[in-house]
Amino acid sequence: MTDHLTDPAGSDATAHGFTTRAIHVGQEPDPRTGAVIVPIYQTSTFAQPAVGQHLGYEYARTGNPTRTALQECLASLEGAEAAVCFASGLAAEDAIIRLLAPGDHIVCANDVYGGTWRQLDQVHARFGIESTPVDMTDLDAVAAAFRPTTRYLWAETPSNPLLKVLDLAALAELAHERGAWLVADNTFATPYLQQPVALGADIVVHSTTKYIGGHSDVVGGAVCTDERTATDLAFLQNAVGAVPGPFDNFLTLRGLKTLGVRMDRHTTNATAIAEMLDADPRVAAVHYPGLPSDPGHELARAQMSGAGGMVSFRPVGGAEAATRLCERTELFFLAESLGGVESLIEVPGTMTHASVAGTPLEVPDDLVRLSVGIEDIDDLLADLDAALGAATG
Ligand code: P1T
Repeated sequence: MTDHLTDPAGSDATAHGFTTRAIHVGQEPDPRTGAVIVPIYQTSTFAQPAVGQHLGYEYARTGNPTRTALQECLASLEGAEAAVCFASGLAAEDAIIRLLAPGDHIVCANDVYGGTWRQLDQVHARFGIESTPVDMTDLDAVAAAFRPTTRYLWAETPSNPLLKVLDLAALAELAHERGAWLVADNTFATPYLQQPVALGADIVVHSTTKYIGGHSDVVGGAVCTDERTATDLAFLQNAVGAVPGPFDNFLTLRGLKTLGVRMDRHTTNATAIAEMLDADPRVAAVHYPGLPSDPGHELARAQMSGAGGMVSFRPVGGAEAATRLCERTELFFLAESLGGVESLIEVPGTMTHASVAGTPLEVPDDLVRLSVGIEDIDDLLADLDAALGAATG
């Protein structure tokens, strides 16, 4: 039988490769039945042998064994001491920010996910936590945005939707010199392609809805960090309540097992598509860190093991051509979200990032974002080629 690989920081866990850990850490066969898959513990409460004693679980808001398995596995994959899973990526972000107090300040990248900015600007600002968006590819600008009250640098790399690459090691150093923490949103890269903790990040956040779940069938979030911060987050979660359900945890854990093989395929498909778009006169600009001409390419090579499955581009013909294009593809579904096995296409300016219109985070209105799936590449290339013809012709 496989060794029990539950200790994320222990020698057993780190001795195994990424996909072995994705399949085994926290997921030993059920001791009672031998079930090889962690059961869905669909229960709200747990019988206790005596008053004041329990078998590790009391009430399912506080903890659930299916959630524990997912958390142990995620912590191992991120190289973090612990993980706490949430009902969504934004619930995870909310908990991280609730660790702060009124008067504290956050410096965030000026092209974070629109929902992240909406939460910072329209929710936490009302409770006295201010945020300043800056171009985080410019380290001088980041340093200049610091205040004595700055607690977090909030980086997302590659960023959504412009695929900018941020220097996590440099940002961690900058934050630590000033007594702040680096929070890294690793949703686009996933721990398979990039491990922010090893680069100095204090907190890693995920929308597990995306590549980690991988099949567009579940919404979830996770925070990977040190034991002490995880304990603080678990306290907050228990006090506030944004827990994921056991079936959602099961689906996410099932997806996580194949993360490595999926990311390899997402990356080869996205590379082929980015190269095709880059060579196409009907396309004005392509954003993909895997392209040697991309401004983030060298940094991506240094801190990522692959450029991932997200591509954005601007077709010739402006916003109208972008809209027409998204309505013409057949295999690429017109939809928000990303990271599933099926390809998706959207216009961030009017869809996922509509909430940033008129703010410093506004994205170009002719930008098209692709979440490149794992279908056969020739079919995807043909679909895009036909749609480009119809939209720009
Ligand atoms: O949707 P949710 O699980 O709450 O996660 C929010 C979130 C956080 N961070 C990043 C980088 C994200 O992309 C998201 C969600 N993004 C989309 C829904 C989208 O289509 O871009």
